[in-house]
Amino acid sequence: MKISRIRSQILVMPQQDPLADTPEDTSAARPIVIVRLDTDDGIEGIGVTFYGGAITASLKRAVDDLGALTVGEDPLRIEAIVAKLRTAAGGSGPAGMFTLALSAIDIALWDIRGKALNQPLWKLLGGARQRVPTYASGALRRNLSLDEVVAAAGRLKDKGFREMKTQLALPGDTSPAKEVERMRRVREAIGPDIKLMCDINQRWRVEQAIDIGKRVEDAGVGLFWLEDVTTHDDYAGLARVNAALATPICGGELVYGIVPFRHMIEARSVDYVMIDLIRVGGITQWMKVAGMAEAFNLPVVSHVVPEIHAHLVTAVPNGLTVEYMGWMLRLFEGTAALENSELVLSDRPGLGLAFREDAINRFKVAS
Ligand code: SMN
Ligand code: MG
Repeated sequence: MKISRIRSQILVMPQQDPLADTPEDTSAARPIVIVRLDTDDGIEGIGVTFYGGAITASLKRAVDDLGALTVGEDPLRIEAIVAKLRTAAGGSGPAGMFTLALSAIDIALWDIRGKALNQPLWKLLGGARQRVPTYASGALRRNLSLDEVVAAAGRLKDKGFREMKTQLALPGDTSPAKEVERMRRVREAIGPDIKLMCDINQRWRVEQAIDIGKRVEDAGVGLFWLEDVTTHDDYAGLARVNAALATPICGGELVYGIVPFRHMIEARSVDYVMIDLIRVGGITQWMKVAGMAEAFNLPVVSHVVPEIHAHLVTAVPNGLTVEYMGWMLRLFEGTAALENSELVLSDRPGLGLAFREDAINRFKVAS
């Protein structure tokens, strides 16, 4: 089997995460690049990438240029293709645009492999289980008022979510007392049994993270994890926070490639390793980081794209939970079923997904 053609397309998806019917900024959008790799025996693999922001046209071009180099290659020899692309791209990796583009191609190659072998990806990659816990994310944002966030948390619980993520490091006039009070009120609204995560998105300094983190612990909130508490690659600073708090520290969504994960894990910066499929370099590299984390007895969690990450987190023995974010769901048919705060994978081969042509027509942009 040989790769015969690559096609890509930019879509601009509305930035709506409608899980809890919270007010949305309807003007906000996330540009993405979708890719299709065809083979000479009629199998099509699909992939996606993003984080290109205002330079998404360049990201599409990088996907097209790398994709052209895969034409004529055997799609089952993924490591050989990755090596070829890495060499051809000169020194433009290991992070940034090269890795983002590589991810889309790597995902499509794994989709082809699953279809060629007639196996769903979660099983092909290890098949630790067929269902995985998932948490509602994107709804309980820091820009909501206290009343709005409390009400939205209750709605997520009513919808059946047993895990959900909110945010601290509040905008405007905030204080440790206000931050703690918000967590206390959210916890009160959802009761003691829901797993509650909290994302700081790198907005605290180390001493702030320790101070507020301790106060949240003392208030009895019982966070399941505290995420990106400070600058993502301040591994020593993260390790100080991690040592000072009993609350598990989660991080990794901003880490590109596999090597920096080694430094993060060796520094004992995090308890839970968050791996972003698009920044790590695709499925091939995601699995390597999951294995590295396993060797350190650390669970792994995913970042955005639940449509694909569901396969990866279920495949590995140390997969903890999948971040459930709604914004790309309307692009795909065949996504995992959401049942009882778990994602249940199908037995369809490969990713088990197909692009919805109506979504492509609605969100595509001229390029
Ligand atoms: C996040 C970051 C970037 C895009 C979407 C969401 C956030 C998360 O940090 O962890 O969900
Ligand atoms: Mg995050």
